[in-house]
Amino acid sequence: MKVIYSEKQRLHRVKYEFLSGEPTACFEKPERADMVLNAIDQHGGFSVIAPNSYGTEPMQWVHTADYVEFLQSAWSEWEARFGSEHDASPYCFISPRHLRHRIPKDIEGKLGYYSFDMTAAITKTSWEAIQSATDCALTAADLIMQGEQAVFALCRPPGHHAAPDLMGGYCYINNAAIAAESLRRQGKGKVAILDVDYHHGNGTQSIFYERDDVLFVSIHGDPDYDYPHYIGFADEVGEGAGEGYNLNLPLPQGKTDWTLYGPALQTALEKIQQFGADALVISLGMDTYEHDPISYFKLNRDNYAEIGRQLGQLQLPTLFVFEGGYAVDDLGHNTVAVLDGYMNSPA
Ligand code: OKP
Ligand code: ZN
Repeated sequence: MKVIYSEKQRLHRVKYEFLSGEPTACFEKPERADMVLNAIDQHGGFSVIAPNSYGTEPMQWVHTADYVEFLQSAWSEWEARFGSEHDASPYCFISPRHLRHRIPKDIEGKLGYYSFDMTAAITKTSWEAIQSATDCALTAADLIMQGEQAVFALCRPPGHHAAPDLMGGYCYINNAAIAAESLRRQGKGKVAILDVDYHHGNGTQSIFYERDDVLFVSIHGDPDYDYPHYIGFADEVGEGAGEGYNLNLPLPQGKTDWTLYGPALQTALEKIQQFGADALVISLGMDTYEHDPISYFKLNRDNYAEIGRQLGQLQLPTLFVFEGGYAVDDLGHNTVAVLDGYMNSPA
């Protein structure tokens, strides 16, 4: 299987996040990709290739132009105001209640306008990494169009929380959504996105919520108890033309092992088959792992191989896009377990 990765992604390294009130080293760090690359290397059945460059135009398929521009200029505006000692981060947010929705002139105001939480800080070199992650997803989409059965875009920073004009949850540009849109524009009539990250893919859901040509299915921790807290419930089914093309399968925090996860995955795969997808994009988050430090499902290595096998049985061109997963020691081998399961799936 081809793996698309760029060393430029290392340029995004945020210092801190707040975990239950405590400043903590950011969980989403370059070492995550290193672990995946190591495991891929040991496996031997993969070839790692560098992405092509696509510029910012494809980002605007799913994001607003002003948001993409903000991401590009945020650091220089921040540095001009506060110097370069600390990462650019919001502290003040637009609530949907009581506040006016104007774009402020000041960088701190802008950071809050374009964020829904405090976990997507921007450093001097973040933009280069963000761009290269999106390039990886787009390169993978092109390879699928050239006839590859499956490709893995090893993207970081991740993307599934990024909405048309919002960053958050370590995400800035929605790599999976852009890959899906690329497949659509190049002729795949119907594209399904299956998000198996522990956290609901709110950004991807928002992007495609009113569309019937891209199905979004997500299996994740119940938002009544988990991030992103305000979205990801089962009654969100899509709107307008998109009604019936959004399926959320929230599962209980703490209790979810394969006995609960397996049936949810079955439901997801049946929905994708019934939709009649021509291609599949997997938002491959690996934080459903039993030892993940910030998540609460109980999946293990064997379960990941089984997920891969079941995905393979759909027999669809499949583009894996890397999302979360923070148990760095096992992250690489778990990721490879999914991909290996896929490659060895009995047809
Ligand atoms: C990004 B991805 C929970 C803290 C959650 C943000 C998590 C972002 C996850 N106590 N912090 O979907 O893996
Ligand atoms: Zn996650």
